[in-house]
Amino acid sequence: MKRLALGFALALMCACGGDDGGGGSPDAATSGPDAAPLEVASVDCGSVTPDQTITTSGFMYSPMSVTITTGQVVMFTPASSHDVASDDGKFSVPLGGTGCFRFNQAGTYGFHCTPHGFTGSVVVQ
Ligand SMILES: [Cu+2]
Repeated sequence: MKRLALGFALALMCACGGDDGGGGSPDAATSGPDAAPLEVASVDCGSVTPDQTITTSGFMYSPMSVTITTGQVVMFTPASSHDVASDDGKFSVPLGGTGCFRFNQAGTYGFHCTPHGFTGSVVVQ
């Protein structure tokens, strides 16, 4: 029993330490002491029902823009040749990936496809 607990603790330490090697996502290390909600927070797609979904169609986002209210979630599902990169680095989804983000502040959040440069936006009211 003690042995199991120790192994679990080591596994946890391992998981935390391994993330500092660099090359990860640029906004992953923002875990400050103040618990104010992130302006754009990554959420687990499996645990939310997205309020809007943005995919790609050819060389454009579909739809190119969505409008949500503060606190709602947008799911991004770019095709395998496209990604989603926030213009100011607040969120990103890799090529062909799936990402869900909760937008906690009003504003317009532009994003683009890194390889192709086409653009989209999330308008938070
Ligand atoms: Cu693209």
